[in-house]
Amino acid sequence: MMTEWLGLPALAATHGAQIDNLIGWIHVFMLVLFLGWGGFFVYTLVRFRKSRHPVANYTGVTSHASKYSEIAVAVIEAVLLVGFAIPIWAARVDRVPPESESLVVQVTAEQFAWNVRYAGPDGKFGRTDITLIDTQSNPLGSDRSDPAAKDDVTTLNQLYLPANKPVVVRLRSKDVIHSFGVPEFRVKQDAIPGFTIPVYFVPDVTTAEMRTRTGNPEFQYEIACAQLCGLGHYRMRGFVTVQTAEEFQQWMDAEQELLKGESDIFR
Ligand SMILES: [Cu+2]
Repeated sequence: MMTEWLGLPALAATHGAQIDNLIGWIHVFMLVLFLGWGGFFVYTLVRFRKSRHPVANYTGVTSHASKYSEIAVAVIEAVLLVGFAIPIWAARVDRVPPESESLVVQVTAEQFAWNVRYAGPDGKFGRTDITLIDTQSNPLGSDRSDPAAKDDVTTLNQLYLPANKPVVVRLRSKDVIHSFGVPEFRVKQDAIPGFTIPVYFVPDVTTAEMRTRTGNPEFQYEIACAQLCGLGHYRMRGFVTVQTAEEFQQWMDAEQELLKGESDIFR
């Protein structure tokens, strides 16, 4: 890919190439500007040196070259912004796929962890109640007496995703502003208390495949909190495991079995 020279993290989401291309073009443009301005600066040092111009020239430059080059810079910047950046951003926030065709996961950030909740086979998130919140055993206040909540799967700092299926993360926060960032997915979104913000992407490389690709048998996708959110910010990391659709289903089935076991104990 053309952006390899930038040393970006490995890419593992379908929309990422667009973002990488834009980052690549911005770097190319900045390099041109740097060489242009730098060259001009060196030129002026030599051209207007004191030994050749002992007396200042009060007329100055009469050519319009600088004006035209500045207009060209503004035009290129406008093209990058209007032609690339805004359309990519608009697609990210506007064209969220329908929930029926995607995996919807609720990710709730808190100091200093990521609470992950799946709706389970019924596709419905169960009721939650603030009075049921227990920071250790029930951080989201899930009401297991609600039939829709019985199959809800919750995990801490572990996000399991199937590859090649749109994922909609419903991002929320329990306390302060956090930020959900997974560099390989080219995704970064602030989690803001009081809002539920959809984050959409299609992961297309499984963790196993990425381990072969990177030659690192311990490779893990990490959710990094990208907002300084408090003293424990540095340890607010979650892990994403991208699996094939079958593996994901097996994981979900195993979680369902666990849930059944738990409800037997409590009965
Ligand atoms: Cu945080």
